[in-house]
Amino acid sequence: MRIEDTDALIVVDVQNDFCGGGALAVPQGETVVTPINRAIGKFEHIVFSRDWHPEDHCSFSSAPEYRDGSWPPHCIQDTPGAEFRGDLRVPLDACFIEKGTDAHTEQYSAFSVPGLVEWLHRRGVTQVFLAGLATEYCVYHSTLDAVKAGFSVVLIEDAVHAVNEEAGRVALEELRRAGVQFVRSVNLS
Ligand code: VGL
Ligand code: ZN
Repeated sequence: MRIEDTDALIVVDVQNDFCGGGALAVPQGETVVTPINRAIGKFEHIVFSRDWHPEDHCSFSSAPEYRDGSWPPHCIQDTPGAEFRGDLRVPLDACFIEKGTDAHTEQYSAFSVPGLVEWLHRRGVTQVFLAGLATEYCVYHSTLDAVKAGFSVVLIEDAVHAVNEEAGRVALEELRRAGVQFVRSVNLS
């Protein structure tokens, strides 16, 4: 698949807390970095989202198990856990989005932050490629919102990882039914 200048890459939440050793580690989450770095060099337009919570965010719970909508404290603003994974290649001229910044609001989707659609339109983007963490939460919601916003949407299948493998499979199947295409990072040129 050939990348054109009407294509954009959206990298979702590749942050320390979602990788090995992090507060809300996605099993093998850090394995998305190599395929994402491979893709990054090919795109003219790149967006990075970050989960960026205040200390008292509504999704935080002290319960040890992960349940939908209830998580151990993670990605707290200006802490090491909220930083991008160190080996991720982050171009300085990319677009950066912080989400989940309001204590009372959950924002799984990068498109829930005002202005992203307009930023992409201004640059003539018609197709977006998605990658990052986690498949069945922030990647799923960002990808579905990209479809709803009218973009042609492609998910880089080796550049995403799920918290729960089965839930990840279900999410990808739903996205496929919504019209999302799938590609492997090695097949981008
Ligand atoms: C995410 C759970 C809580 C994600 C963010 O980035 O997928 N998941 N906050
Ligand atoms: Zn979060």
